[in-house]
Amino acid sequence: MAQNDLENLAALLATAKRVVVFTGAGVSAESGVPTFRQAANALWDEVDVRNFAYPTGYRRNQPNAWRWYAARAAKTREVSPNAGHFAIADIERRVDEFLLVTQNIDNLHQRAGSRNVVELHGNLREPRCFECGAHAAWAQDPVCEACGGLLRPDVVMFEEELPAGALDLAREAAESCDLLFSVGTSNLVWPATEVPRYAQRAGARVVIVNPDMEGQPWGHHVTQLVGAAGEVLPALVRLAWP
Ligand code: BV8
Repeated sequence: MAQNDLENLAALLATAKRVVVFTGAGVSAESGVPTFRQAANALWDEVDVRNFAYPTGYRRNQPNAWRWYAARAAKTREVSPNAGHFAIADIERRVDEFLLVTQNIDNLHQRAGSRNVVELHGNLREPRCFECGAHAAWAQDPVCEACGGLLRPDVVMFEEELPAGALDLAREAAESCDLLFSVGTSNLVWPATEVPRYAQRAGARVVIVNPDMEGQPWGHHVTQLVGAAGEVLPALVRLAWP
């Protein structure tokens, strides 16, 4: 992007009243958290998504599915937020109204200081029991101490509904914002992929941050900012608030 375009975008950010940031796994890539698709270490290339990230497959593939999620949870505790996470938390502190809508389950946004966060796909903080819903710890075996049921990650698996009200909150914010950033997502998973479209249809400026623009929204009111979140977002924030 030409420098003056970046400066114009920074001026838009500096004067925006209502900002939404929508993120996917790409915002955590520079923290060392594997993304799901395309990358060399993509998660869905390492396991068959049907065996682990669908309820039926998860139940059938014990204890491997539990251990796969337990290992991912441990990994998210070992890594740290990157400059992209911190830049998003910085934007939240500076604008009047802000909502972060994330598909990520790694808790890195919250560890970077983001407060107003909607987790569309749950999180890996504490597993819960499939049967009684009790929250538990990432123990050796996935057996609920309260009822003996099967433990599972507190994430939204495929063919499961999103947390009640999460998408409504995201939609209301996207449809009333001035500016929406879509950062590090392949836009392949529904209904999360609707969030930038809500903003675009409502006439907000939509800024895509991604090193790879294949499959990304484009057209009227859409700006494609090619690059890594950990580089592009801090540069934009520095320009907006020198
Ligand atoms: C539902 C679990 C109702 C948690 C996940 C047919 C067509 C269309 C839709 C469907 C269909 N059949 C069924 C559906 C609906 C289905 C769906 O969308 N399926 C897909 C596969 C087609 N959706 C659902 O099932 C949802 N529920 O609809 O309920 C229902 C009820 C009954 C029956 C049917 C429907 C539930 C969806 C939630 C699924 N859970 N994961 C976990 O394990 O994490 S999805 C998984 O993908 C993750 O949650 C992740 O968040 C999500 C999206 O992936 P991304 O975050 O975008 O990551 P990805 O790797 O793909 O891309 C990374 C991007 O970052 C890339 O663009 C890359 O270029 C970029 N990048 C890389 N480095 C950087 C970077 N960007 C910036 N900076 C960098 N440094």
